Amino acid sequence: NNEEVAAKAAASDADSGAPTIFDKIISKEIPSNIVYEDDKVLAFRDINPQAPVHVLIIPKLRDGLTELGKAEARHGEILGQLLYAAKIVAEKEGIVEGFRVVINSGASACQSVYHLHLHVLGGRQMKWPPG
Ligand code: IU
Repeated sequence: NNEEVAAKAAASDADSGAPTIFDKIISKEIPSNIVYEDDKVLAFRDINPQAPVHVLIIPKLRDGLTELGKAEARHGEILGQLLYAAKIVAEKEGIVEGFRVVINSGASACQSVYHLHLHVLGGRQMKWPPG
């Protein structure tokens, strides 16, 4: 289907190290609805929300983290900071009692932007298993 075709096309660019749209969001060249920000991470609302709360959290410095599947030991600190930022965002958004964190890694998981990002989803009853 179209989702799979788009994911595969995005994945084929992933190893080029080319900038993604998230670089323009970090530099604020493209406006976004920022929910939380510190020196290491940026959290902003997804433009195509899948739940009443749908926030993306990204490292400001990609540093080779195009996808979780490319993580190395040196990324441990930023990975922890991203996960902790998910809790801060959930608290700010009033969903800390129940929320979901998703990372799509690679084409078969439908990753479309090759700059690691966490999805924080909530504000409705989530279902399991995911699609
Ligand atoms: P994925 O895990 O790579 O599939 O998620 C990428 C997300 O980025 C997806 O939910 C898009 O709606 C979202 N997004 C965005 O918020 N702003 C953008 O300019 C673009 C994608 I391109």
